[in-house]
Amino acid sequence: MSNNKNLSFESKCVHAGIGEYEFGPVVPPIYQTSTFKFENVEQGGKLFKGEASGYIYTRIGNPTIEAMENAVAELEGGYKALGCASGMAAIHTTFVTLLKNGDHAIVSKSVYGPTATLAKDVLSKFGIEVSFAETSDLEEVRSMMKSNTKVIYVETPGNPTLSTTDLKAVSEIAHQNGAKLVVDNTFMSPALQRPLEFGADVVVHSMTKFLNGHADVVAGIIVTKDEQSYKEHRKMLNQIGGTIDPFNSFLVHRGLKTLSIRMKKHSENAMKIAEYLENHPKVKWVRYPGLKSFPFYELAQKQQNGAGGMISFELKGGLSAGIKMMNSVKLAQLAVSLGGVETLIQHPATMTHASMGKEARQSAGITDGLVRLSVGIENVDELIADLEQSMS
Ligand code: LCS
Repeated sequence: MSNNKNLSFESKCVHAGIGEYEFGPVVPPIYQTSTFKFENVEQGGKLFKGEASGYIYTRIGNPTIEAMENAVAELEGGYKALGCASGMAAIHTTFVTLLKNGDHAIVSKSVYGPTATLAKDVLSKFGIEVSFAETSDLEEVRSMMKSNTKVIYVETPGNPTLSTTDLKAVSEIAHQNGAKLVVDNTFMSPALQRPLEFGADVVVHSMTKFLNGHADVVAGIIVTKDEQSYKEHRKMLNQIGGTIDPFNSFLVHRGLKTLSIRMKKHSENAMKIAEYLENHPKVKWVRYPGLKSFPFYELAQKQQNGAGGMISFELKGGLSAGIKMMNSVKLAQLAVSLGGVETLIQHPATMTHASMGKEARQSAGITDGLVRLSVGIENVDELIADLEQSMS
């Protein structure tokens, strides 16, 4: 794919996926075309049979998309990747590639709300049984394994509780039972965690978040670890049709160049804010993987290269104090989504995780008073000053 193998991660971010193009541009051109001309009927037929290399139709493949896919695959240490129209399209495609009628899947309890509802309400329509597990508890995962368990689906750190799953251990549980481990790596990005290195079989992302990093694209990706998995996912994605488009691919590829430097700044700012919150008299609790008080601190040190930009916390005044605070921020923006350069604050119980229902939220530890902060790359003193005024 490329000769960047021995480069550092930060150099890879800048150079990954970039090929040779007519006129020698240093970034991949945007091939904004739905279809590609064949030389003749014979060559077109060969392309369809896979006997010639080239492009056919943008849902099946496009050079701008492929450049971005190669970049993400390289950063995750995967074989190849498949760009999708959204993170949900990536997750859906992976579920239906790996599961069929009669199979069973185990899914982390603390996942993005629509991931939980996709697993619970949509997969069940097609005869796929789903159990939700606190996947940070390996005994619980083990006890839920059945002879027909084909997938363990883990979000770590989980949205929004930051509950952290031991990737190596859970991949062993999956593989001992002939199941595949799928990891949603959205909260970390490959700069901070590379699940394939710990035994995951498939990595998915909402590229809407840290990978693109600029809050101007909705996109997802599936990273596969070998040719067979790539072919199976590719076939399913072509049939389901949730593919990304060239322009969004171009934007994501552009965002990737600063991934390493952004993740460092997100982590640095978030650490200072987490410490500030932890010492604040109005704060009941804070969860951040970089704090010693974080329940999975040791594990995070082991499998992550940094603590990331996501913090969850609750005020002593509970939900009503949280609402007042969220309505009072000025520099931070009250909005869902995460992972962009701008700091965002939101309320999972009524927003991102509303669709899950109260019972599933309670079971996952998503309290009504939980406030989620996606820390951006602004000046951290100004962010802290904003939080201070919003709490007073
Ligand atoms: N996975 C995770 C961990 C997510 O946080 C999200 C979206 C998705 C998948 C789905 O990706 P999408 O289809 O939106 O690209 N999370 C959001 C959130 O927490 N706030 O708004 C969206």
